[in-house]
Amino acid sequence: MQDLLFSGVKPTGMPHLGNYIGALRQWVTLQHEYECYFCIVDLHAITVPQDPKNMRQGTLDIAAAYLAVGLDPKRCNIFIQSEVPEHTELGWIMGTIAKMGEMERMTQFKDKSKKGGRERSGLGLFAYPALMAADILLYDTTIVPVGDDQTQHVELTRLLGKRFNDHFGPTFTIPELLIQKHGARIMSLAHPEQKMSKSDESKNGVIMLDDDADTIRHKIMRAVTDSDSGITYHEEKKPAVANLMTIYHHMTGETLEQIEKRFTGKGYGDFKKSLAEVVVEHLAPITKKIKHYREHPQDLMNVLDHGRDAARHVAREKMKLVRDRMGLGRN
Ligand code: ATP
Ligand code: LTN
Repeated sequence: MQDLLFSGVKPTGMPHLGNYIGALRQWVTLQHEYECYFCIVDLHAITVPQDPKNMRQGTLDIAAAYLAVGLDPKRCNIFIQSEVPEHTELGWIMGTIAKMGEMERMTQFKDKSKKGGRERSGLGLFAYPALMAADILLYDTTIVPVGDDQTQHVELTRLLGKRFNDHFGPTFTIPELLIQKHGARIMSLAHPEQKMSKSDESKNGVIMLDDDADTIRHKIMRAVTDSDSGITYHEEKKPAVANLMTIYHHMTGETLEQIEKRFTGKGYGDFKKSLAEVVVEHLAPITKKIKHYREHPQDLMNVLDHGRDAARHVAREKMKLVRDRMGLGRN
């Protein structure tokens, strides 16, 4: 049996360069080695308030971005989470397997509940990792490629899968996490101490995959740098420049050493100008394809129908086994 890859993006806006470098780009390579399920996790997106119109458009935008970066629907199953109800069912069950203490340790919940305060945060935001565990475990996933903000959630998934298997008998495959060495956490250009994020209020720090060339240039030229000069890679001492160099590395394939050498004796201005051009060049074909799918949403429908049917087939079988193992219903 071929190993299986599962991953997802929330339809909370157009994916950005961080999503691309940290997740999507790796998927394009990995699709040749694994059976793949790429989910648009709308049920995760609604754990913070969403406008229904934006959600609908955002969902199609993620599908468009998946195809535009090079995911091949003949090789992978691309589908919308809410169209496969077994995710919700297993999500509930995972909530009965997880402990409050474990969920309370999740840093994403702590971060996302900071703004409105814990008391006013949704229960769904708290239960988020249980649903994510369900997403992954439903498909006998062996590998989960994500950015490093998701490490804790995948580790919890492994724990819940093992706990279920120990209690109820072998049911789930325990997945491995896949994180890349450089680029697993691309930082905001405007606030290099925060990760680049779709929901970032400061849009100048985030390069969206559908930004036009001038917008990309503008954002990069305004990017925050470090107090001392010089294009050298040092994550702790020069975090802002290290972030820009990591982006350069991913756009060109040049190593960090080669980049340092290329810009020896040059200033931030020259480096940023060059960075802007390599980002513009790299993203141009992707942006063009996203635009095409936005104008031809019907091209996405077949892909999403096919993905939904394939996912439902697997998820339905797994849920039958889960209900049986737990003694649910009349089987
Ligand atoms: P939101 O702002 O709505 O929380 P997000 O920008 O964090 O969204 P997600 O949909 O949560 O994006 O993430 C999709 C994938 O991209 C995940 O694998 C996540 O780990 C990865 N990712 C998100 N942000 C970054 C980043 N700044 N650098 C690298 N990878 C990232
Ligand atoms: N929580 C993830 C999105 C996500 C996911 C998944 C990723 C939901 N379910 C399953 C991998 C596997 C995030 O990016 N914030």
